Amino acid sequence: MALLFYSEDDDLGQWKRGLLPHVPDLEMRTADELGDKSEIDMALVWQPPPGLLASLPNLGVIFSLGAGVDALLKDETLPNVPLCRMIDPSLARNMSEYILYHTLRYYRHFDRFEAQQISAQWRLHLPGPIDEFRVGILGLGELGTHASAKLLQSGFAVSGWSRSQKSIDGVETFCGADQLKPFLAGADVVVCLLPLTDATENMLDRAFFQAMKPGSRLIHVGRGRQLVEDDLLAQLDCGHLSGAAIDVTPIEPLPQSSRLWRHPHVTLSPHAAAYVQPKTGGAVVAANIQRFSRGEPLVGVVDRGQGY
Ligand code: NDP
Ligand code: OXD
Repeated sequence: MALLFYSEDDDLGQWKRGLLPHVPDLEMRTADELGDKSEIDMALVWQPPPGLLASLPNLGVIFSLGAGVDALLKDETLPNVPLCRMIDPSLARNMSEYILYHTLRYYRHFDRFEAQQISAQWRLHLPGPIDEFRVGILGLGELGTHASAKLLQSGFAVSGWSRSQKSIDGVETFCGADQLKPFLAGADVVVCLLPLTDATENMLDRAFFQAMKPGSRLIHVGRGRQLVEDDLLAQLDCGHLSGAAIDVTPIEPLPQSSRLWRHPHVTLSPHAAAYVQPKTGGAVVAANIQRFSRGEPLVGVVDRGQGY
């Protein structure tokens, strides 16, 4: 068994330590030392250069190091073999932490206190009842479901929007285009946790923001190309939205010229909301490698027709 590992953001040594204890006979190779390409039957990758995977004649499966597979699907030469996205407990926990952190910051007015400190203003703002502060999550998949449980545990009111109808204890659920507006109108904080697909590209636009409650905030952790940056800035400038925590941007790294860097109501992070820990991710990928070698159904296979 030989696996190509490719990522500019993840550490090969850590992934060896995460994977090899579970699959000791696995040979891990890199793009610089592919050896005999015909021996490579698996790949574990994040944003490989287009064409790299197509150069492996006996590739049987692709494991994504990320939950989002939009970059992989953009490669027109991507081999037509099962593609598995990352479903990992550390990724879900990190994402929930990020969302809970920003939600608490808005709910408790810490964003306003930070702004007041700049002009030495001592002014109290008290939060209302926590169960009346509603967080609306776009995307009720692996990450959205985990985040909604964490928010509920902390006492927030939670709603969620997805493509298919869901039933989750304690969560007010909405689905489909028809229910987007009522979903947006009820939330004090809207979290975007959608995959990037044809249907979600440029979805966070003027009409979307205008459907949000006046004074509400956006937490954007899906994919940058879902966001129409100028439309968000216009809604922040006119005060319709009171804040945005942005982790993913239309161009990454975010160009210096972007107004997002300097807007007083924008909080930026460099696509850092969630990342998979090789220790837990290694066990997850190893279990899929074992399924693959036994010819069993794989976990997390992407529906290429839907794009996620
Ligand atoms: P899942 O595939 O488990 O969930 C996706 C959810 O989005 C599902 O509930 C799905 O609906 C819903 N959805 C997809 N398309 C639509 C649509 N057109 N309309 C309404 N709902 C839709 O993905 P994950 O939860 O694992 O990950 C979500 C995304 O988070 C990733 O694709 C990635 O872009 C982003 N991400 C960002 C990270 C970061 O650090 N910023 C880290 C990890 C992920 P249904 O259930 O009906 O299919
Ligand atoms: C992911 C990501 O998709 O890191 O996992 O964005």
